[in-house]
Amino acid sequence: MWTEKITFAFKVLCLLSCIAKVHAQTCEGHCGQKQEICSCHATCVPLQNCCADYRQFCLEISPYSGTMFGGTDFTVLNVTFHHSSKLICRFNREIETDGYVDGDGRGHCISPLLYETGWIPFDISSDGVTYNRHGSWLSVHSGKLDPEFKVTLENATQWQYYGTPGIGGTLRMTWNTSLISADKVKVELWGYRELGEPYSDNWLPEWKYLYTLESDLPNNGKFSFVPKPSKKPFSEWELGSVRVSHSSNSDGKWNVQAVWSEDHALAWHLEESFRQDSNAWALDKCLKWDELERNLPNFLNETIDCPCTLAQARADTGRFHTDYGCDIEKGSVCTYHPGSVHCVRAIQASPKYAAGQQCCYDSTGAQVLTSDSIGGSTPDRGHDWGSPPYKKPPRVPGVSHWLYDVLSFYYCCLWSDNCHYYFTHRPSSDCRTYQAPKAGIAFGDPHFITFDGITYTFNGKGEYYLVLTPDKGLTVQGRTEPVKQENGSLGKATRLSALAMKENASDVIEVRLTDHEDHLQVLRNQEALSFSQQSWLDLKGVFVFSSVPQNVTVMFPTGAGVEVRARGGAMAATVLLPREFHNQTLGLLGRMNDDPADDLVSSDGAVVPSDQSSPELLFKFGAGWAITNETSLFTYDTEHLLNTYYFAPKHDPEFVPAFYVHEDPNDPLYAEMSKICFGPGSWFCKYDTLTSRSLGMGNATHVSFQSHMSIMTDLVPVVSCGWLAPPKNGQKEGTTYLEGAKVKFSCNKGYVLSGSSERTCQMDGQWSGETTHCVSDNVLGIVLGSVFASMALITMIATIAIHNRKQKRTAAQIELKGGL
Ligand SMILES: *[C@@H]1O[C@H](CO)[C@@H](O)[C@H](O)[C@H]1NC(C)=O
Ligand SMILES: *[C@@H]1O[C@H](CO)[C@@H](O)[C@H](O)[C@H]1NC(C)=O
Ligand SMILES: *[C@@H]1O[C@H](CO)[C@@H](O)[C@H](O)[C@H]1NC(C)=O
Ligand SMILES: *[C@@H]1O[C@H](CO)[C@@H](O)[C@H](O)[C@H]1NC(C)=O
Ligand SMILES: *[C@@H]1O[C@H](CO)[C@@H](O)[C@H](O)[C@H]1NC(C)=O
Ligand SMILES: *[C@@H]1O[C@H](CO)[C@@H](O)[C@H](O)[C@H]1NC(C)=O
Ligand SMILES: *[C@@H]1O[C@H](CO)[C@@H](O)[C@H](O)[C@H]1NC(C)=O
Ligand SMILES: *[C@@H]1O[C@H](CO)[C@@H](O)[C@H](O)[C@H]1NC(C)=O
Ligand SMILES: *[C@@H]1O[C@H](CO)[C@@H](O)[C@H](O)[C@H]1NC(C)=O
Ligand SMILES: *[C@@H]1O[C@H](CO)[C@@H](O)[C@H](O)[C@H]1NC(C)=O
Ligand SMILES: [Ca+2]
Repeated sequence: MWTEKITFAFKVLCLLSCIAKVHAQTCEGHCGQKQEICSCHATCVPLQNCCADYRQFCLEISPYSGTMFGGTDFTVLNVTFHHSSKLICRFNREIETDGYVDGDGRGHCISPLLYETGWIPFDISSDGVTYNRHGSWLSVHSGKLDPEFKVTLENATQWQYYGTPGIGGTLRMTWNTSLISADKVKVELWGYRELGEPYSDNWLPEWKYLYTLESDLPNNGKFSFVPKPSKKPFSEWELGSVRVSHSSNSDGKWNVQAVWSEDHALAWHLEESFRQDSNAWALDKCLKWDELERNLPNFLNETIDCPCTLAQARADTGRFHTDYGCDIEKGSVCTYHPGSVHCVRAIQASPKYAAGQQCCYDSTGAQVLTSDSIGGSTPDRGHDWGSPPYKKPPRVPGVSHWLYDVLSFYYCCLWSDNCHYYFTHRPSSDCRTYQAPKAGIAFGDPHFITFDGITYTFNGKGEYYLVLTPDKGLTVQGRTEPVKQENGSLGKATRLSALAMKENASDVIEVRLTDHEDHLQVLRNQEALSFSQQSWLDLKGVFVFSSVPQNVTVMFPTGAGVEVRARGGAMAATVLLPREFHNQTLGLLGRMNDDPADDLVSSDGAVVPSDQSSPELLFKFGAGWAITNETSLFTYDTEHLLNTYYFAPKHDPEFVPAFYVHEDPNDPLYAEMSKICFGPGSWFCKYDTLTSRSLGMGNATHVSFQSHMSIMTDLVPVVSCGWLAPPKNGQKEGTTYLEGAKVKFSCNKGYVLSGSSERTCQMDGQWSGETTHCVSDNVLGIVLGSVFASMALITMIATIAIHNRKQKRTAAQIELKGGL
């Protein structure tokens, strides 16, 4: 019923606007043809698939996402096919995979192996000629995929170190049998590599079938084997994944229904010489990598600097995201970062080289640096999550990073003890150039705290700009609607109920509050998104993360982030903007330029003085920031939205909120309210409790306010003086380098300290005192010692020379050179 209503309303709307020729326009869908489409948008929404506007062609599929490695069998819903049809599914208009029709007439496709993540358009043909049905498939990074959709490699340590001293035996793997519809399966090894000259046009990725470990196995969900060392050419593949598929397929057949393991370093499959002396083998590889790195361009100065503290790192959610490998929320299992409790990764890859950044923190919240600890964070030549436009190294999600940053770590740090080579090329970034973002928030019966810290209340009903950045292309719009009181009547205040945003030509993201348990609904270009299969979505020009239905994070390429929370029936929206937005913002969250006095710039350019302005004047200011039909990013897909917001003025002049509330000790809510609403911000809590007649709403406002205050505290800039080296022939004590930190120095036996024995990081970012040296306390001893040493050396060289000359008579010179 409800869906029908929406569809009907949408059609009416389209019809009207098309008749008026106001919004009808010619846009190109991926289906190729130019078509006149009906759209509420003033501009063509760039679509990756035609579903949003060509609803009649759109396919619903289940599951809608799966690993980038392919092999997921998905069912096409909403369409029945003829039993005898042979389906061909074509992805990205280039990769064709065989589909089929099942006994119920339902069509199936197999997802292909892709070198990219995100929404992949596909078309289906049932006659082999015309591809007349369209949909999109979501390709997911293997590491971000839920473990139940993968082949699990039991005992990761054993797989990781197989063939190194003391590690061997039987390897085991398991999978969920329902992922493969066959009684008999085969287990294959596939390898990944990159060919061609790095950073040239011919730098290309390659997945290849290597060999079959076992076929004709019962599909009972487990397989174990004792791996044998491989021989050339297979042994040259060092990264790969195990694939389990139908036994009836020919070996190595592409794009068949399959389950893949996580991509991993193939220790267990390496050549015999690795097993004989893994240390020497790994050192040799490590040195070759070192040589390679010296010849590749330096990407380090291009990566974003790390936040100085754990608090900053966890609050700067527009630019940094939890590293799944070391997460304080998941018990801090930090295999590659001993000593760290939490790591984050830079969300965006660096502009030119597509490099990544990682930042790790210890339990005191301080950075863990490679120059002090083997558990330090390391930057990445290839961003782990890949980066648009993907497809080519070093932007292929996951695997490019494995080749350049992880295998080399195995060579230098895990399979041999030569980590200094690795850290030379992958040093942690200290935080001397890090600048925390600024945050503004709209919450409760909308209260606003601007980027520069002005707080005010604006209870207009309508749709408004929260942030407008004419030169940066970022727009965030908010919709408000009257609060519902507990007895069902509408109150004289409003609350935020939807948010719509985009940056330049990105997908439009809309987040709406639903009536159901504070769940948020997320739309992309007016179509609802689902987070049921994964919490992270790579979309066009934007990433969206939502691990619980009450929390949504939207991240844009400029580093701007929007955090949405649903709480007690209201929505709170925090916008985080990096320094690049300085003096670039307008709208309800104010002009961000470190000066609170000029925050409330009206749409006509006049500045409203925030401190002396009456609520009425502030109301006028807010009303001025209403959007228009033409600039609206919102979706109007219900009769209510059409009538109340689309066909109506964007700021409702009839709605007059309560500007003042009266606290009455005789009010039955008074006692409870006084308990909930205390401390700074208690006025917001009281106002909301009284206008909504709801303690829940007041409490939610209180929580939102407190939470914003703690984000503000987390984001306070911190001075860093940078890393200090220990003196030669001495030690240092202390590995924190922020304002107030002290580092103490001492010298080895036989040396005395010159310079400062203790240095303090000062407010100006400089260390107090002077550089510390350790000098020998016995200068004569050194002189005598070195004379003696030189003499010994001369004697030794002479001895060897004589020895050699003797040998020369019997041995070939070439051998001697080698021996020396
Ligand atoms: C498509 O299929 C889904 C799931 O079976 C169903 O919920 C939905 O109503 C269908 N939509 C249409 C337009 O048929
Ligand atoms: C994992 O493998 C290692 C090395 O073979 C072995 O020592 C350890 O006991 C195994 N752990 C488990 C839980 O089986
Ligand atoms: C296997 O997958 C099926 C279907 O997705 C699911 O219902 C089942 O719980 C899974 N079994 C295990 C052991 O995870
Ligand atoms: C990084 O370093 C390279 C050379 O070392 C230099 O050409 C480039 O301009 C630097 N880039 C930045 C952003 O500092
Ligand atoms: C967005 O557009 C602005 C202005 O056209 C430009 O300066 C900026 O680089 C663009 N941002 C992105 C991420 O493309
Ligand atoms: C709901 O409560 C408000 C405030 O207490 C009151 O003004 C209003 O009349 C009530 N509405 C109904 C339908 O009872
Ligand atoms: C959701 O957001 C709230 C408030 O920011 C936070 O306390 C909570 O941990 C978040 N939940 C998850 C699962 O991230
Ligand atoms: C800030 O922006 C305003 C309006 O765009 C401009 O007039 C002013 O000069 C800018 N101030 C600075 C310091 O750039
Ligand atoms: C928005 O467009 C609709 C349809 O064209 C129109 O009825 C309505 O008045 C417009 N709203 C405003 C505020 O102009
Ligand atoms: C206020 O809200 C928080 C978080 O939703 C909840 O944990 C707390 O119990 C609430 N307090 C009251 C007094 O309702
Ligand atoms: Ca300002």
